[in-house]
Amino acid sequence: MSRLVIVSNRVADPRKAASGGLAVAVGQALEASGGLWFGWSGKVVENGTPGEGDLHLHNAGNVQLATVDLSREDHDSYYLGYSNGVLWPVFHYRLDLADFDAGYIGGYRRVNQMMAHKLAGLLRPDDIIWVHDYHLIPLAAELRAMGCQQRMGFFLHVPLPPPLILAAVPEHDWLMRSLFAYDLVGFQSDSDVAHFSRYVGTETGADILGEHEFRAFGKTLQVQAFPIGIDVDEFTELGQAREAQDMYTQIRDEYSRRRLLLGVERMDYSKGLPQRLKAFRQLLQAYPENLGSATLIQIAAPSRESVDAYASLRQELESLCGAINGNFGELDWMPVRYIHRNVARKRLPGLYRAASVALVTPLRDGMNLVAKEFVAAQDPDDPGVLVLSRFAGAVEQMHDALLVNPYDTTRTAETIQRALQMPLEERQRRHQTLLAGIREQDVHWWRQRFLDALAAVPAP
Ligand code: GDG
Repeated sequence: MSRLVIVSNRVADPRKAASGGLAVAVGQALEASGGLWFGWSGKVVENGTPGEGDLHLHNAGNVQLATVDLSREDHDSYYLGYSNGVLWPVFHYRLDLADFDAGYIGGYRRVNQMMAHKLAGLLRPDDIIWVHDYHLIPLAAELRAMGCQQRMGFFLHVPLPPPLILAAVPEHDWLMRSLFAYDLVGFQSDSDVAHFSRYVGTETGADILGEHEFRAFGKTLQVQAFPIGIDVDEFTELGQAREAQDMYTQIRDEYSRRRLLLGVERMDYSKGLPQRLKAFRQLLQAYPENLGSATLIQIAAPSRESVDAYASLRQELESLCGAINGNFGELDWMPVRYIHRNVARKRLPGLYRAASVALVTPLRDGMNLVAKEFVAAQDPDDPGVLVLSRFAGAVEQMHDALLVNPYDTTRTAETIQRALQMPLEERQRRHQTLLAGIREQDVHWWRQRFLDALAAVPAP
């Protein structure tokens, strides 16, 4: 059996449950074949030389973890700069937030080259290599340039934007050409695949050989949607543990006379937080029966705080929350409880279960796992309602959520009101279908489909 090699920006110890669904799922596949997980160590060396970094090897069971340190300059240009200051905003359709002129591309190329160089020394001829996400798009091209001929697949966790948006990235043709060094490229949704197909059709003159097969730059590439899921069983177990149960009882008791709405995410401009708060304010204005009752708990876990766009988002949110609480709050009721801290993963299922409505309303999202976690955590006899943005990748699978356009404040407020008033029988019916869907297409299904498709790519 070939060894599986996972490459991602960050590496997690798959044995630690706190690492979450992806680490657990990938970890299981690694353990089954005795694998290698390679990426950045998370360490930044202040006066380190760009393009150089120490390699660390650890064993976690029969999985080898290999990590590389980054110099400050490499970290700032590859990670904060090009990955999170150019690719992340553009791939989420936010050209206005992308910093194209700062020269970050040099660091992005340099780190991908360095990673490829370090990884190449650890590879065996029959390894199967699975690279994750936008930080590492050119990795396979760098490995191929060093003569590596292993089977290589790539999965993009974020959306791929339409061609005219992608074309705003000065290096767009180089990035897309780099993808052809892989044997298989996976996206989250059919709409991402459609964007890819349109891009290569118009910009590169690729031959579209079939629904999933493209030929350009002398190379044939398989492309498919593999919507990522969660580990439903792991999450259900987490919900039965004491921390989640305590959280559930505490919140349920505290809100026994009120209706709880919940938002949980990393603080990120793609998640539509200001728009959500405006819709919630509209709910209070348009449906006054919610005054004194409807309460939004919004967890916005700190994320990428040294990227400028994130600091201004934080200010905007603080000001919106302050204004809503100031204008509508009473001595014994505050409409918004905004928490700019990380909540322990073990407590999340309890929080989800206590909520009547989850607001998952990103402006653009590759998939959105919070939507799936919320469904997994519900009591099937008395489930909460999922309000889901039509711009989340999850929408292609979760038709039984209440769908909204987060830019349309009035209709979003209307839909939240509908969610709050939904009869029990309809809630149960929708939840049952949603749960069956996320169970069937869980993270193990996702991983297996990707690896099967990669194994099935014809040898060159
Ligand atoms: C990227 C893509 C795609 C959130 N707040 C806390 C916390 N979380 C956890 C959630 C969930 C995860 O973080 C967030 O996953 P999402 O999928 O919602 O979003 P991204 O982080 O943007 O992930 C996305 C995903 O990759 C997978 O492919 O779905 O589209 O953007 O698991 O529970 N966890 C803890 N405390 C928090 O405060 N412990």
